[in-house]
Amino acid sequence: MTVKLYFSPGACSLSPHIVLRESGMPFELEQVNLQSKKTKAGGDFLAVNPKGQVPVLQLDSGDTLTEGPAIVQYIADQNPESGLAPKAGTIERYHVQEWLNFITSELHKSFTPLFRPNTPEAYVAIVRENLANRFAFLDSKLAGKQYLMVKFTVPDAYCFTVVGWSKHKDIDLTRWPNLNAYWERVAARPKVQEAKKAEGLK
Ligand SMILES: N[C@@H](CCC(=O)N[C@@H](CS)C(=O)NCC(=O)O)C(=O)O
Repeated sequence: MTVKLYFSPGACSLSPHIVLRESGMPFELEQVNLQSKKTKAGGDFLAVNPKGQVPVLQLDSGDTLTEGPAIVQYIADQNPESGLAPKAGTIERYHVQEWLNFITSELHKSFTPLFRPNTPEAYVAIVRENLANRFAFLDSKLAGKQYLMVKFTVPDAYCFTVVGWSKHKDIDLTRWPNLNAYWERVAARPKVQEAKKAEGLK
């Protein structure tokens, strides 16, 4: 089975891209221009995903899956030997879902206004304060830990991707030493480096 991931360099699609590489699953990549909603090959991306957003995972069956937290769990479940997600139904799996939901609702979507040029300054300040509070929480949860769970699992790829946007928004991660060390630890994983290189990122 070969799946295709629609991505945009450095966007949240980096998370399933990392998970694909960590899983060993064969895949293809198709780059999307999020402004024009065209694929690099000139295709109409809105026909692939009417939401106009990456990531999208296209399956062999022709079915498509959207929403990063769903996609990464699908990849993990297709490759159970990779250990990227605990078995469905276990309490550990619910903790993985708990992290994915936290990252998507409290971190990912909090960042979005910082990337919009027309966000009012007063709101930018509120967003930055909210993110700092969330990062402090993450920092406390990562004390004495290598990863969010006992080993690298799918929310780590997502957390790494989203927290990494701090570097482009003048948020100094060294304020949160456990979070900073965690981010560097994930960054050093060979498959993470491979994914970044493939997206043309430093
Ligand atoms: N709820 C979606 C959000 C995906 C999302 O926000 N994607 C961004 C890139 S990080 C995007 O495609 N933005 C373009 C747009 O919204 O027009 C998910 O979690 O996968």
